[in-house]
Amino acid sequence: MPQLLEGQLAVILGIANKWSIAYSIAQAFSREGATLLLTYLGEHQKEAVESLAGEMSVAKIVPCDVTREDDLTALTETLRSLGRPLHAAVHSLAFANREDLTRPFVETGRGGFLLAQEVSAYSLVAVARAVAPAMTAGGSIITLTYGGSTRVVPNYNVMGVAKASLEASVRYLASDLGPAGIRVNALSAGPIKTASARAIKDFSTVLDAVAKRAPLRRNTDPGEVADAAVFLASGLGRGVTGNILFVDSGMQIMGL
Ligand code: NAD
Ligand code: IMJ
Repeated sequence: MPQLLEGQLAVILGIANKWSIAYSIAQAFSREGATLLLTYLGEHQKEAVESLAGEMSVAKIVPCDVTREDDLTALTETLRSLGRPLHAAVHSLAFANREDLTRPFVETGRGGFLLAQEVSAYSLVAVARAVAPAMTAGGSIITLTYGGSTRVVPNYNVMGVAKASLEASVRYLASDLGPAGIRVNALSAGPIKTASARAIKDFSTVLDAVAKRAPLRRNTDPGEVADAAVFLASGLGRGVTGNILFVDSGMQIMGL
């Protein structure tokens, strides 16, 4: 099989550990011939990301807290210093206060609401602005979302509202950056047992419900999300922008 991302350079934000969806995407991109620039949040994740980078084709690993404008400016500078066009950027990150994912949504305070919006939605806009100058040959920006953006999922609360904002941002960014040949899309993944999900009360019940009711009668494998990301980053996805692509065993189509 020809490699789908041969000669491409991709930046991937959001690897924390081996369960991260971003790590599956990095592995798939590497398998398809891409060279990677990886980012990590805070020094405590540095070593983990460095050791995971081992078996992949990684050009550089840099810190990037998306709430820090300096980190994003440095990312733009790092990309410039690599001296070659960037083809893809993967934004695979989110954060909300733990208590806002357990209490009733109506009790969400201003600070928690704004934090979820800043990290989980505004950051896509900031990242797009930081990477677009390096996408001189066109490019593909991919983010990760969840169906709790349009339907009420117990406890998803403030994250659901942030994902709605993220998905709308995908459309506005796609409109702005399309003339430069930059496509912007989201992958809406079914529930996957990552660190961000493990922390959630009753997550196993959610997984069981999907496996029982989704058309494919099973849960989503991170490798399936990663392969869809390869599609969006590759020439095969050249006509697709502003889209939310569900990789969820078909769960999204079900009514009851
Ligand atoms: P994860 O915990 O492995 O990844 C979340 C990442 O966000 C971590 O790497 C963390 O370092 C990063 N992050 C948090 N705050 C940050 C900041 N200020 N700056 C930079 N990075 C920051 O969990 P995951 O499940 O792989 O999540 C990745 C994405 O997938 C998220 O957007 C999540 O909403 C989405 N998603 C997850 C599922 C699921 O069930 N796991 C389903 C659909 C969508
Ligand atoms: C998260 C909360 C509630 C229900 C949930 C999830 N369901 C799924 C998730 C049903 C699938 C996972 N998900 C899609 C996320 O986007 C998770 C984001 C998240 C998780 C945490 C846990 C630890 C923490 N803050 C978080 N912020 C965002 O402190």
